[in-house]
Amino acid sequence: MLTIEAFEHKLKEKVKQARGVDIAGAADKDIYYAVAAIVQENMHENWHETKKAYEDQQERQVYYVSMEFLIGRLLESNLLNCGLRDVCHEALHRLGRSPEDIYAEEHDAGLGNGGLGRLAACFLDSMASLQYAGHGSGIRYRYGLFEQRIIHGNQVELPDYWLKETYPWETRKADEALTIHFGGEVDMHTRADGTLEFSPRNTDEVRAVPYDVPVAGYDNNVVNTLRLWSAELPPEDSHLLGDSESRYYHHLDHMHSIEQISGFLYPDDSNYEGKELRLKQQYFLVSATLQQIIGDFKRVHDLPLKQMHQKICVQINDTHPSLAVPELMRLLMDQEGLNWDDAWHVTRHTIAYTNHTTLSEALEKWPVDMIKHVLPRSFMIINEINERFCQGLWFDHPELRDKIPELAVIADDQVHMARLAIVGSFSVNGVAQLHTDILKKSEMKDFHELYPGKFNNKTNGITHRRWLLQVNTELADTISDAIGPQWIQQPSKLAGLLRYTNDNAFLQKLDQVKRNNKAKMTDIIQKQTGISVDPDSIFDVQIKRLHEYKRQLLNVFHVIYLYNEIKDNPAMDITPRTFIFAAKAAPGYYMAKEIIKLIHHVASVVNHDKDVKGRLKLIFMENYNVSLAESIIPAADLSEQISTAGKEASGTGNMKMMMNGALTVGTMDGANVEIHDLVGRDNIFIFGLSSSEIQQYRDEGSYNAKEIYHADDRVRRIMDQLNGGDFGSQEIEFKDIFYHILSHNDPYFVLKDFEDYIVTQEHVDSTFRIREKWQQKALVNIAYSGKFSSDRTIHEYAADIWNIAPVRFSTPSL
Ligand code: 26W
Repeated sequence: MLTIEAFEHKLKEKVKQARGVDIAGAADKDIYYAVAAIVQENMHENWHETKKAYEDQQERQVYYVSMEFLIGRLLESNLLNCGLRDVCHEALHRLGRSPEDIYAEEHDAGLGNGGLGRLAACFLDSMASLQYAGHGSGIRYRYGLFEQRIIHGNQVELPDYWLKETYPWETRKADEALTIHFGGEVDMHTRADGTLEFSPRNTDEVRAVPYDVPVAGYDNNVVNTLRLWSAELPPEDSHLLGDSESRYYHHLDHMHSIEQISGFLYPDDSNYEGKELRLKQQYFLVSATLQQIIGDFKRVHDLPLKQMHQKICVQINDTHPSLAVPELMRLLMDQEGLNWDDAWHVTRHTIAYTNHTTLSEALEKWPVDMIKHVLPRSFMIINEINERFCQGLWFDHPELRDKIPELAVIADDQVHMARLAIVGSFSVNGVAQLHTDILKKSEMKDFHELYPGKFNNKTNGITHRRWLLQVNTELADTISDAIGPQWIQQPSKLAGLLRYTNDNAFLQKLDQVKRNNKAKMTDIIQKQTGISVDPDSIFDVQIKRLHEYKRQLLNVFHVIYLYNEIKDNPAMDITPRTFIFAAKAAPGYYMAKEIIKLIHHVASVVNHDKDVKGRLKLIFMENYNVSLAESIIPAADLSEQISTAGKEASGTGNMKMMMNGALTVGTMDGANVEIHDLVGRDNIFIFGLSSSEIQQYRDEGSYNAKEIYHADDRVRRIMDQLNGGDFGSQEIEFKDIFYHILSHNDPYFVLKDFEDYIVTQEHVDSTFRIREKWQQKALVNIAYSGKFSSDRTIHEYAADIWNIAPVRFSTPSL
């Protein structure tokens, strides 16, 4: 382990080497690269040893395949996991440098949209920290999720060219590049033994070059790998000059388009769009990953491929990588010579599928013609899978004959990827108990009856190392002082805090820590928005992608309601509140963008009205990303988790804020249900319709939004303010929101849940006034948050799905 002096020495050396300057004259960026180099060096040997140990032990390995890894910044978390954070901080302080400034030099790796991508990043951290042989496989997009700027209240998107400067964590492995084939035709020959042989012709070739990023476990010397694939030109394009003019031009076109495959991340969250380039990205990821897996399997194990599933498990993150099903079949049959039945057996025992949404607009369906054209051989295999599956239904499940069109993998000239993933895998899991129940009881009911053992729940989690230990050091230290540091290795030990529930000194300490974090946030808000907020007000936080089902609009309605109340009665007694929003809208999502605009226009009215006297402040922080979340979450008092019940599969921001001592105001949706069950009804603010009530309204068609509009004066006043241009000017108005709600009968039940939300928020207001009472509830939340460590989640995946145990290392250094 490096001493402070040794660290300081190395740092000076590195800066000198790289920049030719003394450390005093070095820029923060130079120091950032120097520290990263030290950490990278530190991980290097362990990385090698970890790989070797996994190969020597010959145990089962897991590949977590995902189109998104929202890893954010890595310097501080790597320092922390390698046990170097304190040493580094001390060395930097001695040199008169601030660690925060150094960390800020790192460009966030925004290779994900939201929850699904961040979950993948938390899982990597937990797999390494718990010593599981689990690796990530994804795409090295040259452009991550767009950068959001707000101009006159409108979102504009800027490209996120995150690789502009050297990314110090990646290692290019050109010698492990693979070739991926697209398009062309498939020739069929009958072999001497009567079996069929399929060979592709005239395909376009793309080189998949891996870039490896180390994933350090916490205090255990384990270093796993996140492999990100980049699409490049094949080294020599031998058939560039084709045999015809049209082939020649086709090849030129193809060469121009190759790098687009890993060009950018699609910014649509929960909204499926059948773009050919996205299909190519998905196949590119899946084919490269599976080719590598099969290659490694053959190299490492002395076993026939028929037994591959004994050593390999592939977890697919939503259906985005579900072409893994036909691709594994293709590789096993066409390249490795297995027959259909053996290949199918391996495939169905290798692949496991996680579902993250029941929103119908998010379900992936690819047009048959597109798949045929881009992936002709995959299509043949999908067709065969479908034929066999439907025949099986017809003959073995006569009771389901009527349902075949709803179950078939191919229906209405579309390939239904969720159905393909269910049929081709051995496990289908939801991400919170309620979500899994909904899958079993309604969305995937028939499949559940067909394959009862396949469905299971794995409630999401978050890495408590990043989301508590790293981002909220003061709280982490306070906890360790009280109950010892064991919670860091075993987060369920946080429950030990419960013995402080009536300890006033401790509750005051918690209050002080929160106040300090809020003061820091106040400065950040001032710097970024120019608005000053009161650090003693309630920090009421809703940070997540903007979507109608997440109901940021309901939150804005609450703001407008309070504003109206103050206008009617300027002397009213109200606990000061700072409403903090951060959210990106998908670039083509009109309603979401209107809501962002509304937040800004309400803010410009409320924040400047003299009658308000600073009691309400409305803040929108632009460009929500992992780093911004890291500064907001420790400062949150109130966590808004107010989705229409049944719509949020799990949520993970809810867990992050709970762990940092915020209380939740939320519906009985996603993992809120489990938070409620743990902390009890007195320690959470639950409101609104339940998912079954919502379902009933939908089934019966018995909800009438206009009735509420007419009956509730407060609702009508707010709606009319949107319609009448109270928040805006002549050009800016919010009529579309008004008409959208009333003409579609308020599809997300905003008006219906309004009353209960307002009453519940009054309860929040009065509870916050009694500091001990509030901190008591905060403490209970922190104490029970251990369940939501992704360590618990990963242990469950390992035990119930992957069938792997933590690896014990025999090498002395490990
Ligand atoms: C095809 C377009 C598309 C892109 C992304 C469709 C769907 C998605 C994801 C399913 C969106 C997502 O991130 N879902 C979130 O996953 C989290 C992790 O499980 C959950 O906590 C959230 O509730 C869920 O919305």
